[in-house]
Amino acid sequence: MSNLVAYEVHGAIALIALDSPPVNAMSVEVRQGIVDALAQAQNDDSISAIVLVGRGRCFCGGADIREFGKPRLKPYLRNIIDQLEASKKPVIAAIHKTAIGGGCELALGCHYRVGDKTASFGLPEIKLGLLPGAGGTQRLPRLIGIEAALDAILSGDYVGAEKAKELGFLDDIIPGDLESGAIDFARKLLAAGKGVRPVGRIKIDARGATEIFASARKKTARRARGLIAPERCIAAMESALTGTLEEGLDLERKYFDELVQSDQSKAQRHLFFAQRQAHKVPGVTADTQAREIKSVAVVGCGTMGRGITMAVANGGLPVIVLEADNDALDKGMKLVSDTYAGSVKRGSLSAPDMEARLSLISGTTQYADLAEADIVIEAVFEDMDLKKQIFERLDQVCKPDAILATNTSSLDINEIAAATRRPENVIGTHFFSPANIMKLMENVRGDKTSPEVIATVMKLSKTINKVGTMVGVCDGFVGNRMLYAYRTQAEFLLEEGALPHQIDKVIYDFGFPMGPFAMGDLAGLDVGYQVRQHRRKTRPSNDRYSFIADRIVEMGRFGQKNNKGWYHYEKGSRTPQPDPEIETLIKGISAELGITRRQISDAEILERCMYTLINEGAKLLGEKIASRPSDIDLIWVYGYGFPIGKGGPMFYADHIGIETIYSAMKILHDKHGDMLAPAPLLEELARSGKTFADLQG
Ligand code: 3H9
Repeated sequence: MSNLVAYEVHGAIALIALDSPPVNAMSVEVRQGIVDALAQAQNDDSISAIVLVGRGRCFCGGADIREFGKPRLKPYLRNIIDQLEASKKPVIAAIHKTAIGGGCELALGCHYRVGDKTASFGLPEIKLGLLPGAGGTQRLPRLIGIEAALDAILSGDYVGAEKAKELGFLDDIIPGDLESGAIDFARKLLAAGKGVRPVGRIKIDARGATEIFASARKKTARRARGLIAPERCIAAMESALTGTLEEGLDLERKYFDELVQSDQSKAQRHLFFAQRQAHKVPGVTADTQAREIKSVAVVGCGTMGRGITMAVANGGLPVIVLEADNDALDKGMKLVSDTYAGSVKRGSLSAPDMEARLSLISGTTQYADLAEADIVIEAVFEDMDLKKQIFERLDQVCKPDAILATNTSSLDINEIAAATRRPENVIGTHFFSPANIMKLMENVRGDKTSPEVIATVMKLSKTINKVGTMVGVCDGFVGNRMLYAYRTQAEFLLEEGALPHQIDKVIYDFGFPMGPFAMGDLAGLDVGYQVRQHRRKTRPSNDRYSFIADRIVEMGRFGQKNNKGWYHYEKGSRTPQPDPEIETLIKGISAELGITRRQISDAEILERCMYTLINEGAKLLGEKIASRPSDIDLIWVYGYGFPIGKGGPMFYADHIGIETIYSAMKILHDKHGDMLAPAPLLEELARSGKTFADLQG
């Protein structure tokens, strides 16, 4: 028997325990172990019921994702689940923490499911560009109904114990020790003469199905534009209503095989592993102890400060917000409550959850009230002098081991750290707006930041459900430095003949939620203007520079906030409308620069924008500002909306081919000058026939 699956006998009950750290993923050895244990239980006449548990961190984290894309090895999960369901002896799944993906499907193959209060179930395959491939689309709707099942499968979110019981997924929530409780549950079943209860034989309640599927398709078209997996999930579930279980399982498997080979799923699996790898930060070893964060303070209750405050409270931590005066504080706190109230109104948050989050948030105008915070996150305007004053003050009032973090998106963390007597406790925590929604935390280590502080902030990212990455200091760090290169390229294309809506459409069609100009309008053009003015004052350069964006701000056009920026906006509308005033301005600037405007193809736009992005990423890797290509991918997917199905700019670069990109960059360099010079690392990879994946480490 596999040593990854334990078999124990407790009277008439056999206990089969998955014991494959860290998450009991169902590798071929685990699958074989289950088959063997099941056979042992079936062949033993003294056994009347079987309890299936997972030892360690969780019940089961699903199929072993590392096996995907390799030849399939028997025994297949689907057959194991069929065997469980066909067992004449009742099988009870006993769940603690997560039963997800194939782990949830395994539980669905059992006749009963119990859990402790930490139990949750979920089918997160969609987040890997897949659909549940071992019966999830067929059995879950039979057990909990089409609507709840579709919701779970299309969101990939986990459902907690209470809700799971309400939906009928769990038969009971067991207080105290789960294993002995589940064995007792099995004994009671036997005593009551209750037998097997295969989920696959339940008849689906098809009422309202047409409307439910139509509404899911509509939502999916909007939220998961360009992704294949959501439609396959819906189609597979529809088949559960029209055919037999066998037919449904066959169709589900057909879709799974197709998706697992797809570029989209490969990209999304890459992002899954990238998120875990990002936590392995160079210089931080397994011995480094993260500090405990029990309370957080935020300085500033503007857009970023409010978003960060909510993100922290959403993660379950108490947070105190500091503002300069009561008026600003009251205004900020009201906007926080309004945002939560809006979520309750839309149905995305329950009223008790809103109350729980609000109860974690308090406000103050006194620095002294931040004295006991374990970490303070400063989120004021991008002004170095102001930030230095704040850090000096924080250094005086905060306890000695408090971490002082700045949300700056481009300023020098080392300079800010030097304003304190504790540079080892100073770090950047760059959130993305709206910070309560956007997943990314681009954390920035200063030259003196201690490994302990780095480990603590990475752990905090996880606690508050953010995708955490750690990068080094440079102007704009990883995300904004790449954004700057890409946007600058888009602006040069304007000077040469393109118009904002043409470029935005190309980028949108590529899969971004919006192009660089619509994004600029949304973010507000005045902020970037300030940063550029500061940069030009402090770091003059002879590089080609486009004045279009500056002129637009100087014309009083700040973006959506005053209904005019790169586009024009009707009052109350967020739909960008091309504006003749902007077209005239752009054409005028081309003339001023002596550039003869030309027809620019969509292909050239895409190539110049994306290759510039990739080239800048290669420079950041070469300079060791980013530790690995996949960190850059996370930053761009979760901070800037790079299409998830393409895996991020560096993963996409490998897909296109390094040699192809390098050759194109050389041509662009010859045509447009040094700003498009290929990064040394790109050249090195092209010459050695290597890829970014080879640099992962
Ligand atoms: C599936 O099931 C398909 C089926 O429908 C059909 C099949 C036919 N495989 O996240 P953590 C590793 S698709 C391999 O830090 P946590 C992970 O890489 C699967 N490895 O722990 C990391 O490794 P390392 C559907 C896996 O406690 C280590 O475990 N399932 C898998 O914070 C610890 O991970 C999912 O999508 C796996 N399935 O969270 C669930 N899972 O230490 C994916 C984890 O070397 N997993 N690893 O970096 C998760 O969401 C979380 O890992 C979990 C634990 C919630 C389970």
